[in-house]
Amino acid sequence: MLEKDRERGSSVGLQVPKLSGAPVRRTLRVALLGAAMLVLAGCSEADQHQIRNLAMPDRATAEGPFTYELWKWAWVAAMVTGVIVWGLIGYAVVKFRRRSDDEVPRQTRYNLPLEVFYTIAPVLMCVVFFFHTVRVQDEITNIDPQPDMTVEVMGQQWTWTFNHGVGEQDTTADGEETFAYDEYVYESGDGNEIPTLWLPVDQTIQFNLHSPDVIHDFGVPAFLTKLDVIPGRVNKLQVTPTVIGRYAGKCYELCGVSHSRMLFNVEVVSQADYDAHLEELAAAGQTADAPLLGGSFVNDQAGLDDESEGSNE
Ligand SMILES: [Cu+2]
Repeated sequence: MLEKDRERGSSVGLQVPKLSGAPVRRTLRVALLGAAMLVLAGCSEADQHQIRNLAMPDRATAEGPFTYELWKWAWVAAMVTGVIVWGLIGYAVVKFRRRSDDEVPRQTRYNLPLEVFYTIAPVLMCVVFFFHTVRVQDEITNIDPQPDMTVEVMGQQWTWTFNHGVGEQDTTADGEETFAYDEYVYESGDGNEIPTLWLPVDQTIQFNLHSPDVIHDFGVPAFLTKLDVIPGRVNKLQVTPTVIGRYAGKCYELCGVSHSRMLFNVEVVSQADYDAHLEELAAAGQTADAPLLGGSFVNDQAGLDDESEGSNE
């Protein structure tokens, strides 16, 4: 090719404007260093903790580590895949680059071993992910027929009621027609205040989940588990909190206009503190013979009263 053509930029392919190399590289290096320092300086103690935890909360239950391990190994698998793919891209870019302007690199098609590899490798990965997902799911949804205690949880637009049993637990109760205790104390949230779910540490607690209206989802991030709350059926979730502390819980299912306010606190305490709290609730008159499962206020929202509803009369 003529030198003149090359200068005019008329040759095949992209022409990068010529810059003198050394100062540009130096500027680039300084800029990169500056950016890296800014990013690292922005990493607070909390950020670093988050990075070590791969953005997961600290595990506060006996079941949490199962979820965390699955999460961690999924990251490892993704990173290994990423490194292989980036490596292959980099290798191909460098190895098969065009070495002069008037050369078209050798074109390769139909590489059978490569095609077999990139068909089988993803299938194998899916099989391994599937296997471990099912294994962890079985572990997390496993229901011990003899839990230490049962809490009847009611999620209703847009707050929660927690019914704690008092006295002996009857583990044959199904949580639908029959309940595990003869007496309950309860704690309920309202539009102004979110409720607190008190739990004793190191006890296997069964949550029977009830909804009188729409689908909600009961979950505590630090417990690394959650479960849908579905009207017309009672879902059961068992958790064993292992760390005393205060946690945040929430509804995980978009359930209506005030879904974002459907929060609750969790207070994991010693058995003695738990018993004392139940006595406080009883002293405040928050007692019932059967768990409060909502329903009576569902249709009382502004604008939804029965008279104003379209009727045929
Ligand atoms: Cu909800």
